Amino acid sequence: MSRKQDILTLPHDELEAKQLQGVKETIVACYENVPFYKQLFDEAGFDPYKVESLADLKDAPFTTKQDLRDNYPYKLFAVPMSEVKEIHMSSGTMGVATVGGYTQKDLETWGECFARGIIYANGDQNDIVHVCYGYGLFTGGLGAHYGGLWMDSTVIPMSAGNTERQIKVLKEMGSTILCCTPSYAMHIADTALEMGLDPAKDFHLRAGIHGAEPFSDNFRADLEKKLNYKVLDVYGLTETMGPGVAIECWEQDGLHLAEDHFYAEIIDPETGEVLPDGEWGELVLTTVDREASPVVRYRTRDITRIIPGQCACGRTHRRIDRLHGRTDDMLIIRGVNVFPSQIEDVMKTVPELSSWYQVELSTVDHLDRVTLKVELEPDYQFDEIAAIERLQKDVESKLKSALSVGLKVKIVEPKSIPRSEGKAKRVVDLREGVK
Ligand code: DLL
Repeated sequence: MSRKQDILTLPHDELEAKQLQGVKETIVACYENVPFYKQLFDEAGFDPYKVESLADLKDAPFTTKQDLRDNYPYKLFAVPMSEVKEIHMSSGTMGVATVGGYTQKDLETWGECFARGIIYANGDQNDIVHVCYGYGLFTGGLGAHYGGLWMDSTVIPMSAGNTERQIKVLKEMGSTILCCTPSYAMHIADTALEMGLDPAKDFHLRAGIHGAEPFSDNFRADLEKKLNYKVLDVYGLTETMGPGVAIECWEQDGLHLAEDHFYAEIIDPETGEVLPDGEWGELVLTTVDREASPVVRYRTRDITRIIPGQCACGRTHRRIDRLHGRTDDMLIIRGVNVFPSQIEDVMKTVPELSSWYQVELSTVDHLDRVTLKVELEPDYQFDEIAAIERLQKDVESKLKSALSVGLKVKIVEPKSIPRSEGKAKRVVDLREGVK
């Protein structure tokens, strides 16, 4: 028998009552058990015992990734170490890593949240969940694994890498749900095609639960066609909980937040002001019942909006829109703000271009130069240099009119941009003096 979750259709006012209770307890637990929060709240003049409504939370100070780094490794844990059963960590390539701890209850909640993705994919204990997110400190592998176990499905713990072996297993062992980054799913599909297989027929997939990086609608449509399945977007982050904070349902119309575990606000990243539903801004999360690593008003830097209204699936948990990228991914090109997703929007209007690209930042004559390297679709063969140059100029002028700033475009051979087993690297910074 599959496990159902009545919580997913709880009337929203009941959900809010649950959130309020949990948020109040979280704030008090943080204040009483974590010296950082005591100091933060006291300095901001915020009284943790006086929260009467969810709206009152707007008076609490924000927390940031820097706060997590400053308190590395364990200073933000709100329970004794003996109760922390598992630790995950961000890769820390941009500085000190951030750490998240899980009690036994936190691990169960995590599994239950990821399992919602399997429920949204109409899955049950008969599914074979193929996990090729990386296992280890990255939250992808174990989060999906716990989700599969919670659902009583069969889990194949592949971890990332060894693509030919992934393909063999996908073909021979009947995996029905694929869990990995969207770029790795595309790499698996392309490699299978190169091996002479037709993954749309030779694999047995029904759904993919893909996330950890932004991917365009175009990229998704391409994946769905190649693998003959449906792709659901999953969001999460080391600092609040790995994959499962929000997941798309079969409607593919936004990601349902796990509102019984997280309270979300959208703020204007410049002013910090809370924005109404429907407006795009930065997602801020407060945990409702996290024991080991609670966070209060954590600024995720991720850009999204709350989608107004109820989903056609009938579930009551509010939805966030597919992520547009992060405030810190934003490129400032000659004073103009540009998100990689805006570049992708232009790319998808040009059929000769594939969805594999990299934005390269370099220094030429002491000035920043931005080059979009993009692969040609394998179906288009250009043996004439002049044709490529014409296409490059055409894409440059499309980008210029869409972004109001000029980018150099370099069209490269299919497969020349490095593939990743985890998150795709979309921006490469080669500027002088930038690490
Ligand atoms: O990426 C957790 C995760 C694993 C999510 C597997 C989904 C699937 P971090 O490595 O800490 O954790 O990176 C978190 O990745 O703040 C976003 O910027 C980005 N991100 C995560 N999911 C999505 C998504 C994991 N669905 C950071 N769409 C987040 C766009 C995403 N960006």
